[in-house]
Amino acid sequence: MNALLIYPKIPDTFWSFTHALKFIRKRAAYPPLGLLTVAAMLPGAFHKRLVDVNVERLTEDHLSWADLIFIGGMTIQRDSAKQIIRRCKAAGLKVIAGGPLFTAEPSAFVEVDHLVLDEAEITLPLFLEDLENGCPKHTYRAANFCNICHTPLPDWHLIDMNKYASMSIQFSRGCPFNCDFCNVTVLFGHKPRLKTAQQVIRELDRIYDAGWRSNIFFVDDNFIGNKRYLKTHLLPALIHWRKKKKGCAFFTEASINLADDEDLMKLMVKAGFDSVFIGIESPSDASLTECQKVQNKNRDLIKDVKLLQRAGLEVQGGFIVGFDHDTPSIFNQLIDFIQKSGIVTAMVGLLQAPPGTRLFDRLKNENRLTDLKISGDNVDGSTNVNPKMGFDQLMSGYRFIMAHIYAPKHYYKRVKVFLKEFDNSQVATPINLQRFLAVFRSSILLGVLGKERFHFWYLLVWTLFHKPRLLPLAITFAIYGYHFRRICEIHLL
Ligand code: B12
Ligand code: SF4
Repeated sequence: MNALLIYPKIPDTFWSFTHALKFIRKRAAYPPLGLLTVAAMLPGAFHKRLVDVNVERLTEDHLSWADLIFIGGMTIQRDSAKQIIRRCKAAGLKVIAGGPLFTAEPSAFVEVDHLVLDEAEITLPLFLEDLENGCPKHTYRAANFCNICHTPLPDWHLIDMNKYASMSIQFSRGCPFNCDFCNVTVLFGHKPRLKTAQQVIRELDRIYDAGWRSNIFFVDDNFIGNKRYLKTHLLPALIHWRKKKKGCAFFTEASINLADDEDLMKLMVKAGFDSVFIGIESPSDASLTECQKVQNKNRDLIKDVKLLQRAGLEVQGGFIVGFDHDTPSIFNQLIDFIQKSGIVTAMVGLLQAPPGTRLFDRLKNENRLTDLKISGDNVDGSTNVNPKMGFDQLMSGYRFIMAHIYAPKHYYKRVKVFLKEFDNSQVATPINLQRFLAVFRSSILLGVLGKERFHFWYLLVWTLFHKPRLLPLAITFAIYGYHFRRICEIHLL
């Protein structure tokens, strides 16, 4: 049986890093970890190939080789997934679909032969057994969550790592918090489920042994969901693992209470983490109360961000506008917060209500959901929520925020605010030809041809004199800034 696994196209979005990837000649930011994991669960009798449409074209040869198609992805990939499914069906192939997109909206994919939903660790074996017995059903769902200690090592040999900017690894699923707009707890549970430290080390060894030396993303919903296991098992194991290794800086997602735990921050930095994405959401306590983001309330959030930065962790922040308690003053308040905190990568989105969340149920009861389907990207100015403020006012305030924070003058100022606080000498990524060429390309595109040329050279000279070791990071930020600005220009301005 020939199984062709297909990962649909991620469009040009805030997180696609499309405009930044050109500088380092990479095709995609992250590999399709879900599909690589599913591939590892297929029995030995299957011959496997994986086509990630973000890095290579899906050809007629691929389709004529295949007996079965396995497709997975996120909501943002909906259009591409639809097209691919149409093509596969036209070629007479059976399509099996799973992952977040299909789990969230199965009824939108009646054309798919088999919907193998929720966690594949539970549903895929059921499908495979029925397939073998010649009676596969249309839909498979899981009534509970799996034990990820039994999740196999992803089938890394199915992709060409060189085409990606980062590799991914997952240590845990689930989050102990319960923010009302977030579907993580619905999808993955309230109690974090963990892999063992040995499992994580085996996964890291596979990636390292394949020659990978660049960044590795721990794709956990909240990496610090179980602090005790981190401190006693995983982080000591990572510190030990790192001893004779080169490169491989780690980054992840966590909640703000990480800033309360100095030991944990120190251990994470020692283990090789240099940045962390945190859902900050709002500088307004009333809005945080509204969305039940309890862990962010009654704190000095700017102070927390600085604590993390000083400990050696760059903070990337997620922000939302459009809460019921947001008044028009929120726009300037948010700009001030972002500029002062030195959060360079600030993902500001409109409040959206994904189906399955408590927010969705509340707004449905209040008759405040629009007919719009969620686009899967909350940075494109679309929402399925009827905001209290009125959509036009919200949208004009939102555009104002994005135009401001990604204007070269304010963006580069923020980079400097950050670099002043930050220091982390734990991980040095080895210089390679691509990184060297990225310096050259950015000097031309940003330093000569770009609108930001003055700010670009000023930042480089400032960094050279004040924090010379952070020069590569300053250049990386300049490249990211170009991407974020392009995204704002394309989608919003
Ligand atoms: C890493 C990640 C990203 C990466 C992308 C990685 C990539 N390869 O492209 C980045 C940072 C780009 C990203 C972006 C976004 N993400 Co994201 N992301 C994740 C995260 C944290 C981990 C994904 C992962 O690798 N998981 C590990 C693998 C093993 O799990 P998996 O992919 O779910 O696969 C399992 C099952 O789904 C299933 N499965 C998967 N594929 C298939 C295929 C078949 C055939 C079968 C049978 C089964 C199957 O089996 C696997 C094993 O159980 C998840 C949360 C999570 N815990 O999964 C959110 C998640 C996928 N993201 C989500 C969202 C909402 C977003 C954003 C919209 C956030 C934003 N505000 O902008 C953006 C959208 C993209 C954009 N704007 O460009 C949602 C998706 C909801 C949905 N319905 O699509 C998730 C689920 C988080 C959440 N809030 O619930 N994300
Ligand atoms: S802390 Fe993050 S992952 Fe956890 S429920 Fe809140 S938004 Fe979701």
